[in-house]
Amino acid sequence: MIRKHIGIFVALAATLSFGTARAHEFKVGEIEIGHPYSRAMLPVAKVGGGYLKITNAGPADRLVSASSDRAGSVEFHEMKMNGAIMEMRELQGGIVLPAKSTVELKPGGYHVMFMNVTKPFKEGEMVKATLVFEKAGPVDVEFAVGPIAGDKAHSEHGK
Ligand SMILES: [Cu+2]
Repeated sequence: MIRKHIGIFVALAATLSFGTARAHEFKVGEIEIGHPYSRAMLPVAKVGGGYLKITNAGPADRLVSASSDRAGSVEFHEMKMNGAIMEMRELQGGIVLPAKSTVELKPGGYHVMFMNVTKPFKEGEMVKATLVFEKAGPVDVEFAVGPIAGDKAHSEHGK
């Protein structure tokens, strides 16, 4: 009975560590950036979203700016429902990171917006970018480019 339980525990631990090895993260000061990712863009697209998880173990900070060789500029946006219409607006002051908090940039909420992209992102590539925090300073990260937008869209593109 005891041996059986140990077996299950080992299998679970192996699954968890495999999951961790596949994710990628970056650190600057007390800020941890978890799994930055983007999505493949259509050949004519000029903008692309970027998503990541920011864990701030230190005092309050702010993500003030970002840049990338692949984009003319990089903005921070917020998606919000205005009645029945989904609206996107630029967050002029950057993204506020309260002390000891986690802020997630994800589809439908806060996100990084790569503007004036000249070479559309392709699935499987890593897009280099620099994030600048008001207090923690700059950090180089890489956005892993995933499928175009969900599995349905993906299959529509013949893959
Ligand atoms: Cu946007």
